[in-house]
Amino acid sequence: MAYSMCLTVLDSVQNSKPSILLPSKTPVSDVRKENSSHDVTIVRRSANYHPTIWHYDYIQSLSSEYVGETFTKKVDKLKGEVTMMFHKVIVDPLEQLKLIDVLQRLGVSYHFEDEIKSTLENIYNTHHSGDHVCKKQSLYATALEFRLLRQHGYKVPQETFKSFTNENGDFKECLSNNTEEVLALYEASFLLIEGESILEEARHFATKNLKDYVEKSKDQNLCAMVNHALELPLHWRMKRLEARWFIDVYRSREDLNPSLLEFARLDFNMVQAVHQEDLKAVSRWWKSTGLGELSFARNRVVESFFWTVGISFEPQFGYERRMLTRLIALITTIDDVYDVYGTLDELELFTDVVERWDINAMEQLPHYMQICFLTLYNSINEIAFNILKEKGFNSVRYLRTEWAGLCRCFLLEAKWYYKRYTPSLLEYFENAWISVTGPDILVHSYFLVANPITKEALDLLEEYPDIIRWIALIVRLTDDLGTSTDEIKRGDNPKSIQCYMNDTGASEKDAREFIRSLISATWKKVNEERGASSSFSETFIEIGMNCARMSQCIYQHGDGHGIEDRETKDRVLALFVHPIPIPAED
Ligand code: LA6
Ligand code: MN
Ligand code: MN
Ligand code: MN
Ligand code: MN
Repeated sequence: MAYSMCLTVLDSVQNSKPSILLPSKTPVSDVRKENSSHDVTIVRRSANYHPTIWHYDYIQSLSSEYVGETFTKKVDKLKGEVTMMFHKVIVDPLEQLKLIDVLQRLGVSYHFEDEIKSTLENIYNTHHSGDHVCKKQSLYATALEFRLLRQHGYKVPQETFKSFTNENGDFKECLSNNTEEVLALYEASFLLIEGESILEEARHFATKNLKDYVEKSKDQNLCAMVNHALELPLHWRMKRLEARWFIDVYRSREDLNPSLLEFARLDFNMVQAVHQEDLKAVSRWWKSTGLGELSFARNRVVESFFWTVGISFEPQFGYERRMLTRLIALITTIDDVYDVYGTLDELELFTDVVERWDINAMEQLPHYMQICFLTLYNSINEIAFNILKEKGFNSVRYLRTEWAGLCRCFLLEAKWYYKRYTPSLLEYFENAWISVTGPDILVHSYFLVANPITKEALDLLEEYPDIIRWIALIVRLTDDLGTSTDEIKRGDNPKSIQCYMNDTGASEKDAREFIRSLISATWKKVNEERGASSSFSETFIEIGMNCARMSQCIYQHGDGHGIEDRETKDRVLALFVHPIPIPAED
């Protein structure tokens, strides 16, 4: 039952037709012009979000010693040494794969994209193309190769694992004796697509065995690895935090390579210095808007930046990060306008002004909405101006349309709230994959990173390609798991958990279980799209997947975006404030 319900939800998200074409202009009724005069009588809700814990002066005071020529020279030298490692291990595919895996986990693989590409290409060609009969490899090697190849878009069949199963299709019990192998199988199994029963079985088998293992084992290092994996698989994890975690783990590994460790630590700290400058710049912009002073809205520029780093951390994307952070901070504020503070009249008016994208229409808005709209208008136009200047393409139509569509979805949820209406789960999802702002973020990201901007990609964007829908759905599902309890308390429209309970009479516990199964089902769809040929660049697709990963991360322990002073605080400190200590001799 739950399984067929999953498929029905996925179908409805895939087929829902958002009205993303701009409607014809409708005149705004004059009655609303005098809105601010009766402001006093309006009873507004409060979200009770706490004020930000990150003071402006504190953010501006962040600095790092990991800048300048001494460090760039040092890191270049180490980078040379790592490049040499690729040549050293060329005779042994397993060693090559291990090297790639460690580089990715340490967060430094972005330096070696060419080497990684050609290494994987070679491995794919020797092991998987044509009529080649695969030579027998260990489960570890098979799983690692499978995971890395699929991750990089290669089509590797699930039958690769067939030799590890018995005649009933179960994984052979003897395999469970080697936990490192089972762990490798576990991580590989998350790259499955719909209908791949061998991988489904692999995930089942590995999960069960890993859970048994941590109950009885005394090997602390391996238990830490296994617990970490059980908490969230590697494929779903936010990369920068994973790197920060793995750099510490790597230190105690037997096969540790000291140059690699030093390189990873140094690179992490140097990238952190870049992130600090991005954060300081965007925090200055945020202060200049005054939006942080709106009493009812979340003042979350730091968390918005954290989101952005999850989406794209590489040092060369500073401009993109700054603009995306603005976008997310604005989304956060405007979402609170719709969910908490605005009256229905005001919200209709605001939606209308966004649809018109006209500063002349703005006069009809109450003051707080004027500030919101003008900041939005200026920021989006600034982004569009830059794209026009750099890439020769006028994206204004696309960006404003995106915002109009988003605000319409926000408005529908506000109407549901005021009508005390609980939509069916399907009706909810048709709107909610957009209202979670995944499509908005991704469309802006496309224009920020695509070069050149192509007609094929634009045509796809207009209808929202499946990959965007699936990623947005994961963001929505994880958001609902993390935030809806508080949202219902403060007065907000019902979210997926409540709609499911209302539809089926299920308990909250079962509803949450269902949402988690939907997340797994949706990842299969994402994996499928990742493996399909696409008009989008790998960079863009990776950004999309990172968006889903970031959502898993931020809502892992509850509302990590709205509530700053729990896990998010430590994560922000680890990524943007504290460098990794580098001992003189390790
Ligand atoms: C979600 O808040 C929010 F504001 C975000 C910025 C996360 C959205 C996703 C991104 C950046 P809330 P609602 C891709 O939980 O009202 O209030 O939709 O969102 O549940
Ligand atoms: Mn909200
Ligand atoms: Mn909302
Ligand atoms: Mn498709
Ligand atoms: Mn929410």
